[in-house]
Amino acid sequence: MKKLAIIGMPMDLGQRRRGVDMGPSAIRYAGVNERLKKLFDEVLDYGDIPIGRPEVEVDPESNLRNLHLIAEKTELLSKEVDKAIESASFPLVLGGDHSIAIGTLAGVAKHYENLGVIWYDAHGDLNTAETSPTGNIHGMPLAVSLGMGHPLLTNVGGYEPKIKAENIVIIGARSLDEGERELIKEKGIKVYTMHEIDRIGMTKVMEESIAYLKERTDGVHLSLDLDGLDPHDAPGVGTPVNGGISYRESHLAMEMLAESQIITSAEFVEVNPILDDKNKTATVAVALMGSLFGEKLL
Ligand code: EXY
Ligand code: MN
Ligand code: MN
Ligand code: MN
Repeated sequence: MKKLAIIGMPMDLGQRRRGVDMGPSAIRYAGVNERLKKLFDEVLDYGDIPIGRPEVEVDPESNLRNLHLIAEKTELLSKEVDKAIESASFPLVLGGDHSIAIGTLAGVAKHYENLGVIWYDAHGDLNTAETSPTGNIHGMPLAVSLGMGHPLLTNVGGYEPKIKAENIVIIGARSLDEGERELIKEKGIKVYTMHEIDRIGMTKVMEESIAYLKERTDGVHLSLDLDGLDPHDAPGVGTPVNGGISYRESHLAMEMLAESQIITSAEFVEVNPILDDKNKTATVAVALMGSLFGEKLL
């Protein structure tokens, strides 16, 4: 019995642009429930984690924006994700900015010995308060999940770390800060930048990534940031970077992941309908989910 749990996380606290809190609605308007009902025996929409409209806060010591609020809200998300897994459902989280991954991974990782992560993103999201150029926590969730960063964040879910560096594959990177580059080298994190994707092709990138994760993990979380795609294909994102992964390369990646059956949880983040063009980016997200969950072209 294949069960899907859809969880909305309408949070924009990890960055400064308005609109990404409406990402879950935009994805629902793009027909995520109807489309995935055809691919699962049961689709349960858990609704949205209550975020409200809290005042922006900047933590005086760390200079982190909305530190306490993000810790509180991602804690709520981690509990819902945990509940979904406990009820033998596949958790699909709709963002919201990428800081939500702090909560998703906290809810997922405790169920695995060696959780793998595919971080599909133009960015590394590997900053800490010390290395971040902006203080925006949506640029930190992967570092936080490795146990690096403010304790209020690394300890969401009541345990840390969530993941190990050798179980991560970043795909699509093309905007890495100095501190992130150093961390990647120091930890030996596997990264396929746009250079590798252009050079060896998405087929080989996915073949290598799937083989790499199969041999060392007992579950794999897909954290798909829509800004990993080229802004022409996914314009409605808060931090677009030119020269991204194409729409078709992304479908191929999802189709190969479906075939591999290694993905055990997923989140689609950074959809910002205000910056979008007629809900195109949410529609792309839903189409990619279709491929991820087994839709066939023929
Ligand atoms: N690296 C920059 C920062 O840390 O502020 C930009 C991060 C963008 C994060 C988006 C979610 O991927
Ligand atoms: Mn549990
Ligand atoms: Mn990201
Ligand atoms: Mn990104």
